[in-house]
Order: sequence, then C-alpha cells, then structure tokens
Amino acid sequence: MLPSDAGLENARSVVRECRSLCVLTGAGVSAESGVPTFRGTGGLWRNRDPMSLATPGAFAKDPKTVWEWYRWRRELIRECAPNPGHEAIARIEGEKEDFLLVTQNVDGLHRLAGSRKLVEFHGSIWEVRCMDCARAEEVRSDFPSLPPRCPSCGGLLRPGVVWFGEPIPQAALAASLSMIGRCEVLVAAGTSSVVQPSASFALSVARRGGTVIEVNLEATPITESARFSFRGKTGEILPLLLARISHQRP
Ligand code: BV8
Ligand code: ZN
Repeated sequence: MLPSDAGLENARSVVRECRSLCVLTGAGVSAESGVPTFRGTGGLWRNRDPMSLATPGAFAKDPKTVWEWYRWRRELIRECAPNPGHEAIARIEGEKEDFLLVTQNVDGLHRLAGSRKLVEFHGSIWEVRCMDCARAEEVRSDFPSLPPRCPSCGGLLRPGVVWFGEPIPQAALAASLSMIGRCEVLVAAGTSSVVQPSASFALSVARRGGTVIEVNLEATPITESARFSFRGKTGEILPLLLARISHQRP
C-alpha cells in the first residue's frame, strides 16, 4: 500500500526544489534485490548473528569461518541486480547541484546502478586488504582457498569492510559529515538507524533545520526526527519520491 498522494507529492516537491540533497541507504534498499538484511529474517547464516562475525575479534579468532560467511555473501550478492530504488537514486544524482549518496551497504549495487557521487561508509565486500603489507584491491572472483593470502607477501587478506569497533575510514567520514552539515534534505532509506555513527545523521540534519524524509517498512529511532516518514518498500517509493514529475495515479 503506497503512502497517500498528498504526503508523497509534498515530499516530492521538497526533494525537487532543494539544491543540496543527501541520500543515506541501508540494507533495506538492497533487500528487494535479494540481499539479506542484517537484522531482518533471512539475514542469519548458520544461525550466527552477523554482529558476532563482523568484528576484528571474530576474524582474529577464526579467519576461516569469517571468510566462509563473506564467501557465502559474495556468492549470493554476485547474482543480485540493482532494483528500481537503486536506479532512482542514481538518476537524481545528475539532477542536483550538490548531491551525495552515503551508503552503509557493502554490496556494490549502487555503483552497479550508476551512482558515482557516493561514499561506501562501511566499505566494500568486493575489496580485500592485506593485514601485513596493506595491499588493497577489488576481487570479484572467488578464492581458491580460505582464508585468502596476499599475492605480494603471503599475508592474511581481510574483507575491505568496516567491522564493529573499527573507525569509519577518514575520507568517507569527512565527506559524509561535511554533507550532513550542509544538505537541505536528507532521505534516509531502508536503514534501521541503530548503527553509529550513521544513525545520528538524521538527528543532526533535523536539529539544524534541514528536512529528513524516511522510507522504511517500519518505524525506527529516526522516525520522530523525520518531517515525512513513508511506510513501504524503497523499490516502490523511491522512484515516486525522487521522480522529476509527479506520478498522479489515474
Ligand atoms: C565506530 C560492514 C568508533 C560489515 C557494518 C558497543 C560495543 C562496540 C561498538 C559499539 C557499541 N555501541 C556502539 C558501538 C558502535 C558501533 C555500533 O553502532 N553498534 C551498534 C549496533 C550498537 N559502531 C561501530 O562500531 C562503527 N564504528 O563506532 O567506530 C571508533 C572510533 C575510533 C576508533 C575505534 C572505533 C562501525 C560500524 C560499522 C559496522 N559494519 N557493515 C559487513 O557488512 O560485514 S554495519 C551493518 O549494519 C551493515 O553495513 C548494515 O548496512 C548496517 C546497518 O544496518 P542497516 O543497513 O540499517 O540494516 P538492518 O538490517 O539493520 O535494517 C534494515 C532496515 O531496512 C530495517 O529497518 C527494515 O525495516 C528495512 N527494510 C527491509 N526491507 C525493506 C526495508 N525498508 C524499505 N523497503 C524494503 N524493501
Ligand atoms: Zn601483503
């Protein structure tokens, strides 16, 4: 069930009229592409909670098991394609003077959909980095054996993602905070808004008088900071919210 025309039309005109637009996405935007979310059903692997795997400690203790989880996700994501939500975000990028997409997703689907002005706030599941010589590269193919070893020095390779307890990469953090400090409108789509520091972005924008628009299946901790909060699928609502012309239903 799509939100009322009036609400969506108001929000759409706010998005159209603003000069500076930031979009923050979470796992919910990739759910309709078939990528399991972190906290929803289907997000678990071998009944393990992602929170117990996506940490430096888990990797130090058992790199092979952590890599089996990432191999399973990489295999699954490799078969997934961007959905209309990703495509709508990629389209509006070129229509705004000042635009930035901050994604918490590590699946690479935004880039595949054509987004270029984006920050991968939690890194990329396609990047691997050597724990010894810091050599980093994008590897989309599978590995002959796990855990994978560095072709330069034989060191242990890790996924190029940000684990819990690890700092956000400096450049990604700086670019995101600068945009959060200046954007007129923040669209927060498909995120449970529980993971810091990105979970605080909506409140920061609202506190300085910016407009927050949320799209989510459920209410979240940022819902009360949002001027508009639409209940529904990002793949259905984002194409309407970010459209150039209104899609008045017949
Ligand atoms: C940091 C990469 C500081 C890995 C991820 C106590 C102990 C330890 C740490 C902390 C602590 N308390 C706070 C912290 C900080 C911690 C944190 O926030 N923990 C929380 C959980 C309590 N944060 C960190 O550790 C961060 N770093 O703080 O550093 C620091 C500074 C200096 C020096 C050292 C340290 C780093 C956090 C990054 C963690 N890495 N991912 C990997 O992917 O393997 S986070 C992970 O969660 C994913 O990236 C995911 O994107 C992200 C957030 O989740 P969501 O994207 O929101 O996804 P989720 O499943 O939760 O929700 C989906 C939503 O979509 C739902 O609301 C659902 O309703 C909705 N939805 C579903 N389908 C649809 C939909 N909506 C619309 N349409 C649909 N179709
Ligand atoms: Zn190396």
